[in-house]
Amino acid sequence: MTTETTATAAASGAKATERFAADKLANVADTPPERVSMLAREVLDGIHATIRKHGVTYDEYNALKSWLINVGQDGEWPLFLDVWVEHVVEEVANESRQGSKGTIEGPYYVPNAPELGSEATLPTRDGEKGTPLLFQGQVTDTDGTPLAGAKVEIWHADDEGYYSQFAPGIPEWNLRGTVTCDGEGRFWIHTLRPAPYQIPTDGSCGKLISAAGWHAWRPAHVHLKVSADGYQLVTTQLYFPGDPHNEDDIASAVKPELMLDPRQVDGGEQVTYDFALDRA
Ligand code: MBD
Ligand code: FE
Repeated sequence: MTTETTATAAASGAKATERFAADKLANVADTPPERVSMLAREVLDGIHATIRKHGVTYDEYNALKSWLINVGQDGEWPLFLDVWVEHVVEEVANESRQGSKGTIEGPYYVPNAPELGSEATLPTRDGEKGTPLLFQGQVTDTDGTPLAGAKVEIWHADDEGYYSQFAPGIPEWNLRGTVTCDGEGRFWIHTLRPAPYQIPTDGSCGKLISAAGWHAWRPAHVHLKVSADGYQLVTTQLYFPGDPHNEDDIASAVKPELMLDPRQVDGGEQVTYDFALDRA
């Protein structure tokens, strides 16, 4: 496969960085300096405490400096933050939500995927590898009232763990789509079961992982954003039982509520998962 030889950390990192480089500071322009100072102070205090506690040396300090520079040069800040930080931001953001559980977005979402109707088949390449999967469900509010016309955006990796628009040689919208639910909030999505995903090992995040003796794996997962007018959008991921990395996801993004329960059917697998949205 050409994607295997050319999907470098730097290439996927550059794409992810491009998507986030837009100025997000505008959204926090009103933050008072007291809050900025408190947050920055406490993060720095944490670093200082670690240096004192463990007697961090100049060689280690200089290694950190050079590593941080390389994270940026590899375009891996989105990857680093989404793997090791986002799960706590998500936890805090959604702790009072009554409806379906969310989890992290990760670095590979692209807005405005093609609209595919309520009975959707995600775009694939000829001969796309993977077990056929019919993913179906219903979107309701937290009282169970169906939400007609709710939107389900879905994106996932291919059988080799690559995402379209972040690995070279994959058609733009491969394994991505926007699904509009029918009058009863129902949807049917024909796709292929994704493979477990290893975050790029040839970049700076990979260097940290190997230096620390960690592993680079995320369990196989499907990403979703579910939304409806007047309701809170849910960003989530769903997982497959039995995946060896459900218990030790490097991105700490697995929750028991997000486990699918697929059934074997003729020619593949079928699974139902319903979403309940909180009022906005
Ligand atoms: C992924 O596919 C992902 O979902 C996350 C959170 C981080 C890296 C790759
Ligand atoms: Fe992912």
